[in-house]
Amino acid sequence: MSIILHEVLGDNRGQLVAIEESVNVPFDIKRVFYIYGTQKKVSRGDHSHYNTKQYLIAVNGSCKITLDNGKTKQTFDLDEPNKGLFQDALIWGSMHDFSDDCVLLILANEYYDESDYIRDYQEFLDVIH
Ligand code: T46
Repeated sequence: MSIILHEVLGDNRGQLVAIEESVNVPFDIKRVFYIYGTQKKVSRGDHSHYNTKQYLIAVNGSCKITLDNGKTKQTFDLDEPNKGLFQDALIWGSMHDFSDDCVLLILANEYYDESDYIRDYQEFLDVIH
């Protein structure tokens, strides 16, 4: 679990970051969604997935992501649009400390399926142990 720094392309007109399936992210991309307008002091996510893998990029603003494998927790700063973070399946993820202008982009390897979510922390611990 570590931040991935993507190459910043572009020129004197401005910047560009390119993400390619199975090249810069370790899975085939089936779904893209983004969250924004998060209220102050609110935490989002707070769940795990059986099969869904996610790749997170704060394309505007900043937030923190805490990933928890059931044994250790690590918190990462997403504060540049070229920083990405991989969240594997069966990792508990919490997104917090959003700036007002944060737009958090998420790439996922699965279509949305509520039955893939583990929203209860004790159930998560039971599944991984
Ligand atoms: C994550 C964080 C960053 C859909 O209909 N399709 C989708 O692809 C998603 C992700 C959600 N939804 C529906 C399900 C709920 O009725 O949108 C509503 C809000 O979803 P949720 O409560 O899961 O939102 P967050 O912000 O807590 O979490 C979401 C993702 O679920 C999660 O995987 O990492 O964004």
